Amino acid sequence: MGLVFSSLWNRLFSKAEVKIIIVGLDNAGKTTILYKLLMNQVVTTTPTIGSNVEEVEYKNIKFMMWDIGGQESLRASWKTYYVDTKAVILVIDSTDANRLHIAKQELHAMMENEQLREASLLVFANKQDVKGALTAAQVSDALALTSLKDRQWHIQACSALSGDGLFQGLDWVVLQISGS
Ligand code: G3D
Repeated sequence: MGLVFSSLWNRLFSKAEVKIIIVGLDNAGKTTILYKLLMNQVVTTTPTIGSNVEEVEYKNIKFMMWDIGGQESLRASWKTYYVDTKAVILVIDSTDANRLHIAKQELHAMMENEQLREASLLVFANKQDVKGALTAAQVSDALALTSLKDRQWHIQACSALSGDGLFQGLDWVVLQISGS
């Protein structure tokens, strides 16, 4: 577990509820990451609270997770979940170079939403254990992260399977939230 994450966890999250959104294309590794991060703790899940949105509560952190890159018609409903979001975690399958442009398009559209103006952005370049996976720098380029203006963002290479990189990424999120 990351040092910062472990030491700040209780202090930070014992206060007001914190909302974190986890998005990515289907199969990116969102579910695997979320459950790895929660270390198999008992969590409350709400299977269907809207259009394919999964809600997981752990202590007073509310994670809301959904697939992007799907039906256009679902987009409108996601916006109702944006309010008070402290951080967005975008999970990328670094072996899925062919669909990176879709993730890029969805990300930039999302970041333009006024409700997410203050939200920090963590990108997980997942599946680094797979041979031939794009590096975090390549994923960053493909997503044009440097073109995001007025946004605290960070990209973290990780493997949800081994757990490598996950807590480093979350450490960054915790630092952003605690500093805001
Ligand atoms: P999603 O919630 O974004 O749709 P999942 O994605 O968490 O369900 O993961 C999709 C598949 O990718 C799963 O495989 C999962 O085990 C795999 N996966 C997730 N993260 C990694 C990773 O870091 N490395 C590798 N090699 N695989 C990963 P299955 O076969 O269960 O569908």
